[in-house]
Amino acid sequence: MEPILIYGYPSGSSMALVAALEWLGQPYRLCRVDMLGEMRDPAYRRLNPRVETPVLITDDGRVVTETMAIALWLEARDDARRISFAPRSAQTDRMHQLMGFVNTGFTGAFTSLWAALEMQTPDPARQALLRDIGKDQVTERHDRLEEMIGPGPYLVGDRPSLADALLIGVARWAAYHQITEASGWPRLTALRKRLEDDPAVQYATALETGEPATGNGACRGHVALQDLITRFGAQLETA
Ligand SMILES: N[C@@H](CCC(=O)N[C@@H](CS)C(=O)NCC(=O)O)C(=O)O
Repeated sequence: MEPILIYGYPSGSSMALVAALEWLGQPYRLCRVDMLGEMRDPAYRRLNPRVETPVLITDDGRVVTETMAIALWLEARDDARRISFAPRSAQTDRMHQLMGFVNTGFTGAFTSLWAALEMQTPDPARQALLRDIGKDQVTERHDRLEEMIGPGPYLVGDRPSLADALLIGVARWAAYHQITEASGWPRLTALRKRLEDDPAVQYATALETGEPATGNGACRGHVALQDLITRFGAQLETA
């Protein structure tokens, strides 16, 4: 069977992996999950006990969670080197460095902002504090990323790779939280624009927002979440 990626909306970082699957060009399927709704159902814990997207069902029916693990699963199958580079090359080391940075500090910098936005019982004083902390952290990580981006068209080499995919999945969050900076992070802004114009990213974004979209043909369709839970979910331990 084809591997199946479970991606979340709204504004999930998992959009990154939909774009990466398009660039990879091998047959795959998708499952679209409402992170504010059906992902909260206890049954989802059978796929990911941490109640997060993304989740990958591999071609031999195993459940793989965590963005980095899924990205490395794709990299290991990218024989044509469409989204990655030769093993043991300097480009691979650089791609892994950037993927690690984006998936840890860069993504984590938004934690306070999400906490302020999603607070169950709104508390204006705590929300204002969380927003202040979040703004500083996001700005600092954007400054560091700006320094890491080279003069080339993409993060590594002259075509998009897994590093660019992971970046575009979260780089849009700054605008979502209305974080801007006087310098405008010119290299990051140019890279984001290039990626947002990419057909694979446009396809992934349209799917996420529920608009009709046509990809490059590698996607063989969507699968219902309930089917995946029934077929591949673990049995939950009962107390
Ligand atoms: N460490 C995980 C984090 C994944 C993650 O934080 N996913 C978010 C969406 S971007 C999520 O599912 N959050 C749960 C929620 O919104 O309640 C990974 O890298 O895959």
